[in-house]
Amino acid sequence: MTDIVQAPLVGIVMGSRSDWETMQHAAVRLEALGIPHEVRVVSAHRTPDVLFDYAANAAARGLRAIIAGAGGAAHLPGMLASKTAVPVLGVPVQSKALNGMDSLLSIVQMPAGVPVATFAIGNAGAANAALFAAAMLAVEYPAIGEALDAFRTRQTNDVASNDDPRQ
Ligand code: RP5
Repeated sequence: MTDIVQAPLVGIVMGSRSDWETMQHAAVRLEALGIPHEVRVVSAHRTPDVLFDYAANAAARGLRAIIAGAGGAAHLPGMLASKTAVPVLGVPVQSKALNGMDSLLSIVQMPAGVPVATFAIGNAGAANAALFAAAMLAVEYPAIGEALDAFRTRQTNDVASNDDPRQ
């Protein structure tokens, strides 16, 4: 892709290393679409100063979207959004105690004025957050739009050519 710079365009952040099992699904999708990205553990409650720095510098470093995953009392996406105008895509990580309902409600129920786009709980949410970031970037980077179109066409063809579930 000639029109893509190599500096990260998307930041994938998560509250704990334990979230990587889920959040790797976002990284895999960005990688497949050729979108430069970075991956960091940034905890809202364990490393709040790192969170503030990350959010405060995100726009200046060229990030166009931040995919933020967290579980339980999942305030990471909302706190990031409070400190940057870079769009934050929140991924509720499936928690052990409440199966991710706690994560989902923590992320989706933002008061008016500080939006966080919220995706499905778990792996599907992580994957879709990456595809959504790609759709946002396609406006500025046509090669990403082409990669996204090609992925969608492959996905459609895969379903159409395997439409007998007995085989
Ligand atoms: C949240 O607490 C993290 O996002 C993670 O989903 C959850 C549990 O973290 P660990 O105790 O596994 O580090 O902050």
